[in-house]
Amino acid sequence: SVNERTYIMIKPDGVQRNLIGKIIARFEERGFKLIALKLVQSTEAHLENHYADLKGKPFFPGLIKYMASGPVVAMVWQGLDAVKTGRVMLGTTNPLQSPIGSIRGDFCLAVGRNICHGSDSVESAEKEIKLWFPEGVVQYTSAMESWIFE
Ligand code: DAT
Ligand code: MG
Repeated sequence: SVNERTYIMIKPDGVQRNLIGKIIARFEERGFKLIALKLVQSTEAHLENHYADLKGKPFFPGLIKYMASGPVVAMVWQGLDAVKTGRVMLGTTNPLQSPIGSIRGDFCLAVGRNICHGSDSVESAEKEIKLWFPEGVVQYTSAMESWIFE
């Protein structure tokens, strides 16, 4: 839908590599609306909740350590088919298979350092938005709206 929301997070490697501005620019330029944003040092417990579906995978402990190793940028972006489109903009989980032009395909190489997270379904987006923004998101009118949507 036109007001769909997705949770996008720049991981610690994306922050350390100074890619925050470039990643945000891609969502802005595509026409998505930013409705929540913060820089946070997360805890392992919080990240285990975020990645609960992956508990038991061999890479899970390393994933949690990496994600807690520095601050992340937590964001909510809203717009037409935001979840699916966000995933296309991210590329595949393994950056080596990600198309050139996608965030992972342009900026990284290793699956364990793939710089950015995006929700994989509307249901997980809702869960992740509640988890990272219990205080809620921001409502405002974007001056661009009538130039981006009919
Ligand atoms: P995605 O981030 O594309 O949604 P996922 O939800 O399956 O992928 O996994 C979450 C993260 O876990 C992923 O971004 C990187 C890490 N990961 C996934 N599969 C991995 C693997 N085989 N080896 C190492 N890390 C992996
Ligand atoms: Mg995932």
